[in-house]
Amino acid sequence: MNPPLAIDYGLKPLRWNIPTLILWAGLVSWSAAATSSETSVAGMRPNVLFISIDDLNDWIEPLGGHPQARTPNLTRLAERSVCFTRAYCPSPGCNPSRTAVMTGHAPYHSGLYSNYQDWREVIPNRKTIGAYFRENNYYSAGAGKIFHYHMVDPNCWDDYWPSQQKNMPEEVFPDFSKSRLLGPGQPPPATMNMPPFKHMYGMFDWAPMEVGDEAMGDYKSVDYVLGQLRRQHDKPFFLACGIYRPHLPWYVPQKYFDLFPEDEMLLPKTLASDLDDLGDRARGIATRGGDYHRHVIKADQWKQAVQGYLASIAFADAMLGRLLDGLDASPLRENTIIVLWSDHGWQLGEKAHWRKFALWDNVARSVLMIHAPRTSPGLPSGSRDGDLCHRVVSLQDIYPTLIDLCGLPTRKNIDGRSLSPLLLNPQSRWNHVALTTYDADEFSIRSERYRYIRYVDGSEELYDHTTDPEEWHNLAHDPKFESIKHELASYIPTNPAPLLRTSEKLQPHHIPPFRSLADYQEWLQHGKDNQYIIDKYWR
Ligand SMILES: [Ca+2]
Ligand SMILES: [Ca+2]
Repeated sequence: MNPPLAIDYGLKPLRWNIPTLILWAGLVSWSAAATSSETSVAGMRPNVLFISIDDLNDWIEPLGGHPQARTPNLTRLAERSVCFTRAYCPSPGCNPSRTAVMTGHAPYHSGLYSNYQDWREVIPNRKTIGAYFRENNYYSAGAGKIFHYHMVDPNCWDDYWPSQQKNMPEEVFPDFSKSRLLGPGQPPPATMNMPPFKHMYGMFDWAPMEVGDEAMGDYKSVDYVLGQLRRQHDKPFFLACGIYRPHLPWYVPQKYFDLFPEDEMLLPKTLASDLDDLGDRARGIATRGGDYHRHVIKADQWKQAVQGYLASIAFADAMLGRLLDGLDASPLRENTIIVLWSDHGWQLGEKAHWRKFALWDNVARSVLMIHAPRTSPGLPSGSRDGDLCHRVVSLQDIYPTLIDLCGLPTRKNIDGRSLSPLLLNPQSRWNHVALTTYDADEFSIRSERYRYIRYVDGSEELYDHTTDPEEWHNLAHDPKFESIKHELASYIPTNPAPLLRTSEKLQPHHIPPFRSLADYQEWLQHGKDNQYIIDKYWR
């Protein structure tokens, strides 16, 4: 499309000699062909296929986080996009990360830090990315988990599956009467393999299921999106697919477990003394929620959990494959931007920590791949597909990048920056850091070489990734690194927005967010009693 658009009709008259006429006739027919193909690919602006995979860490082939990962379709997408190897989440929780991506507001500007705040009450005047695309003559639709569960936003979409008010498809569960935990004469337990413990997240479990892919909620979300890709569109689209696995529970069809024989599972790398150089607050984060690691070891389920996570990733990868097949079968392929992102990473026993909700690299590191076609107004040469980009970026950059690529009017007060320069040249100079926020007043800064963390009580960590990729050796108290530490600390916002309570109610198993140092100290004074803080501030 670019050559016809490049003709400047305001230039001095053409001289009608024979070669020019031939050239002109050629351009006219080219232009006519482009116009008809533009109509068929639904308008001048590129479409956006926006794929989110929940709780996916770097255990994928393109990022090499686990040597046994089986992700042929993530590899396939990496080969036709720029894959960012240092992309970090704005916050290590579903709701704050997704809200930051979808609204373009960083947690320290919005005040939305926690899963236990309804983002629509914290920033009621937000304009989500889908709403902004709609305002600019796009058709916006989606399926599955893009916003955090019930915190839906019908203004973001023209259409949604299963519905505008219920974004999550029905889940399928294994037959609990076949649980390995079933005792004689007992009713079926609520988990298949992981014995529940006090405060355990109820879905912390893994098991193969005797169902086909088509029974899975994610399969149905993909079906909806494939239907949208097959439809005739009279506008460009912003089309979102939220793939829920590998979010817990790790229940996926048997064939995905069969890819990972249990006795061959490699455990994540750990150092026995890893917690010794951490402050009290960091050790509390490692064991938050009832000390998952101790219980996993006690139940002898570490390898099984690794198997369940890898199986769930392989399933999510197969769903991505269906989306890519659908796009490839469509004439829209040549005019469609693809963005794939995971809301944050995950730990499976590194630092004796499980799940997300921490500021270490295994949690902060996310997956981000972007393909921009040559029809992108903001990047007429398209993305340099197949390249890895090792510059430090944030999921916060997705919103401004898409505005830029699609040529939509620039928005003020949007956090992050367009990644177009890196899509054009992944080796470009790029002197930026990524900031990740946990609750209020806890920050992590990542540069290409270092990670610096400062907790609510002032305790610190510093890791040098050139010598310590697993973040085992805390250098924060080594005088040699004093100036590095100060430089990284200077990126921490001096006046972050306060963490406000909303109508969300906390349950006894929830971990209340600390709004300030005073909250944390009060919690310490009351014997680290979550229930005390919940009753006092979150009922
Ligand atoms: Ca998540
Ligand atoms: Ca350590």
